[in-house]
Amino acid sequence: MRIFSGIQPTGKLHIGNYVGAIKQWLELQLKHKCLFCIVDLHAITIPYDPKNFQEVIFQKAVEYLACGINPEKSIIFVQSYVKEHTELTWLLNTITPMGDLSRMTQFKEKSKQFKKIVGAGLFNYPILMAADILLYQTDIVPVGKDQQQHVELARTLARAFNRKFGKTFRVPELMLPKLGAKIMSLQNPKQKMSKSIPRSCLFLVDEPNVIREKIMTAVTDPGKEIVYDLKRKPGISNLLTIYSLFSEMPIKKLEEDFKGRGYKELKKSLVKVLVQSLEPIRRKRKELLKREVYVQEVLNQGAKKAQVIAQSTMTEVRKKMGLV
Ligand code: AQP
Repeated sequence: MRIFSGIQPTGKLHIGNYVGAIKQWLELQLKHKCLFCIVDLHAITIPYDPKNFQEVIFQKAVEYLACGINPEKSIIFVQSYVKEHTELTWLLNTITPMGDLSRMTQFKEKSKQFKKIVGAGLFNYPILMAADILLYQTDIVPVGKDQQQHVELARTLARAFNRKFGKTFRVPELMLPKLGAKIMSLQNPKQKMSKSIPRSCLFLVDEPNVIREKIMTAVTDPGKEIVYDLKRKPGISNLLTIYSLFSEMPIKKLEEDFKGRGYKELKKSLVKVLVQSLEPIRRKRKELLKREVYVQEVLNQGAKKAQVIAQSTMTEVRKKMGLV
């Protein structure tokens, strides 16, 4: 099966990105042909700094590798290196209903967040994402819950294109993790942990003292009981979810272990688990930051391999649309 997923080069990876996307990628790359993209063209739909953009992209590639994405097994590449993404986006624009785009939750949220400069790029973002996915004849898209609506649009567009021009695209399936599809903010457990709200995040590269500070000050709920209950205890439920994902211990077992013990004990123990689990990523990242030539070569080779697939799809698409 063919797998495609991507992350924007905006800020550092947080534990939500890790469990929502990357943890799934690590398992999938063992069995399937995977393409993991750094989606720089998506990142420029919100304010960004062109002067350090290449550095942010490089850092994202380092983070992918440090997490264990293996360039021998998977194709790792930067979206803008493969021009076919923008070409297919334009062609899919012509069959995308405006109504579908205006219903997108991410557009509504981001246009509130960046009120002064809501460009057409932000509105059309889901079409670019559909192009990313369809270009590679993707079977499975492993992402977090916040991207579900966008993957559904990709499915809709694949079907619409196939109906109108003849069978061309595979219709991709969404893959959400069973646990951790939406990790919540440490400061407001009713809001998603989000790169664009840094204080909501625990970053993969946070040093032990920062992890301790963030977890010990994470917002919890009234009462003392340590139980998973999203309505009554969203803060504790979020911490139990994170604990379970990084310790591989079921939530039920954690509830039993922490019965009669306070929130502080849960937090202290979670700090230990996170410091230990994230240490190898932190260490590997520091090593890779010194290997600029190697990382760049991974991206160049990745783009070459991705382009072969992208060009083959585009030849077919152009033919079907009467453009050749
Ligand atoms: N809180 C989260 N819990 C689980 N999964 C998450 N993802 C993002 N946040 C969570 C998943 O991580 C991947 C990153 O996609 P992106 O780079 O497009 O970023 P995003 O979805 O917009 O979320 P971010 O990283 O937190 O950034 P902003 O600030 O833009 O909201 C996707 O698979 C996403 O589902």
